[in-house]
Amino acid sequence: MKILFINPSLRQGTDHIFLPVGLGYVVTYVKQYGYNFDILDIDAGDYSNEYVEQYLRKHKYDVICLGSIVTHYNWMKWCVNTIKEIQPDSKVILGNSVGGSIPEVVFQTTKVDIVIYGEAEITITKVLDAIKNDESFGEILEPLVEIPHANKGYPSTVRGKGIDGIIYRAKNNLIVNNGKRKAVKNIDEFPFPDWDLFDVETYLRIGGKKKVSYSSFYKRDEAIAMPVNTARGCVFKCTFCHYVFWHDPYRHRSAENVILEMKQLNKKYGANFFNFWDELSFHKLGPANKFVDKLIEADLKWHWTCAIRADLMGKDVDAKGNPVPREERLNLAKKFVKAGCVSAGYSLESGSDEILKDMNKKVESKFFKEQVHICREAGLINNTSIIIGYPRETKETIAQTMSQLEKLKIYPSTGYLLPLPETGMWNYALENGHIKNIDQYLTDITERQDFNINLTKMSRKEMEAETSKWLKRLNEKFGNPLKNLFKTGGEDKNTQNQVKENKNQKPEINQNTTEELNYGRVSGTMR
Ligand code: B12
Ligand code: SF4
Repeated sequence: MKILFINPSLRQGTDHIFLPVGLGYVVTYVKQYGYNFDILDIDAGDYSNEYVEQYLRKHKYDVICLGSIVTHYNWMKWCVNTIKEIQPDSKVILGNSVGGSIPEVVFQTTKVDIVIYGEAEITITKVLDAIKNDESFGEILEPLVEIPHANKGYPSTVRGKGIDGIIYRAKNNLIVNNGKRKAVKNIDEFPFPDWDLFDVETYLRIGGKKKVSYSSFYKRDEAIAMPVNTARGCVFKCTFCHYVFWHDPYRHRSAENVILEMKQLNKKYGANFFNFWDELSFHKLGPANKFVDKLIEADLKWHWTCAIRADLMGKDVDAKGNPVPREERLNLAKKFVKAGCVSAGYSLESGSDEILKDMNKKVESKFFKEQVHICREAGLINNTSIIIGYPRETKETIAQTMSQLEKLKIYPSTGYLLPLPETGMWNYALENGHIKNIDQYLTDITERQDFNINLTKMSRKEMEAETSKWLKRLNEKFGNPLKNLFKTGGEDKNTQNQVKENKNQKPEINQNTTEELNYGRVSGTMR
């Protein structure tokens, strides 16, 4: 059976390419079960659509698998339909949120055969086994049970029973939903992504030299940054957010397992910088302390970033209402630094506590402020993303957000609200007629840095002008060289101000690169 995996390019033509962790997990798992395959890596090869088309004409497959973030819908639609036009007999499998968060839509707008919903490793292996053995994916339950979904105007899926975690096109063109697969409890069980299956050199060369992550922390040629996924899912449900593990419990790998992967990546590729690409790396003080203690004990001498929330060190009471002394929280931040962390990413999102409530963020802006002070004191770099454009956004709330950042001296990675399928704001936008044609909306959306939709009472012009005015002001005030104020991976000079502030607080970590090592300079966030 001939199998192809396609890795799309989210930001084609830019220097910003990143190893595809989700696909890395999937192909590694499938390989372990004895399957051989080709990978068409559009990101690493910077292949044009014409190239992809020609490739598909030259190479025939029984199964072609692809997936991405839902914002890449337009390209995915093109790709699936191109595959089906050129080789109609190949089975096309779609994964990640472009499949699982809008199955009804992609079954209508493309000729896709199977959508994998959620965690994909086990599911795809079962699907490949079934195709190889010419077995069915399950049975359609009679009488037909329709499964409701928010995306009205698209065909319903009907309930089926068989391989969990898939939605598939049956022979009679019914779209059959076999239901969710139960998430794997212990994610240490997944094999580490085998980066030898990819053109890892290209990723490291481009990623390192072009400073796509926090690599300017090292001398240019010394940084070898690689991603590591340490946790899956999140314990919160913000109304602007959606990820593949949305309906699964929050799961964290053990520190031992993560350390083992870091050691392997260092040994094999010389990696000395690790981006923990998680929705949420640590949700509570206890587990966070336990994890960093193990890292300190391992004395790895490498550096890392992670994803936390403003309530981890910024909130002075725990979930049960018991006080958490500042010292305890500061101590954790110091331990982060000692363990090699340079920046723990967390976000203000909005300076308006009312909007934070609409976001269901379950944090208050004061937590953010407190955490910024704690992180600075410990020697961690602060950065934030903000979302402009919740329905209750006004000039005043934008000012509230921006002026807080001005005081805290943090230049934000700014984006406009971009309602994505399965989120609270998606439902809001549909219910209130802001999204009228789902296919058109998904085809048109780009990134949150671009203006895509207006749910506020302000005009688009007003909102853009107000946002840009403030960003310009912060840019000038902080002495940033930003040409693109909505930076996506740009350089933020203000972080250099943080260097100066942190200079006297060099972390105790035993650094393996000493020259020009600083704890403050950091490339802008890439979200
Ligand atoms: C790294 C990253 C990026 C990188 C992508 C690099 C890369 N090549 O992967 C960059 C910086 C480019 C990026 C950009 C954006 N991102 Co981003 N990103 C992430 C991040 C932090 C890690 C992804 C990851 O590795 N996850 C870990 C793996 C294990 O999970 P996974 O990718 O979901 O993979 C599993 C399944 O999805 C599935 N699967 C994945 N691929 C495939 C392929 C096949 C064939 C199959 C069958 C299955 C399958 O199997 C995997 C294992 O179970 C996630 C947060 C997160 N932790 O997921 C956000 C996240 C994916 N990003 C998100 C968003 C919103 C964006 C942006 C739209 C933001 C923006 N600027 O507007 C842009 C998209 C830009 C664009 N042009 O479309 C959202 C996704 C929203 C959605 N519903 O689709 C996430 C979940 C963050 C969030 N909670 O908001 N991002
Ligand atoms: S925005 Fe962050 S805290 Fe909120 S649901 Fe998404 S990952 Fe969790």
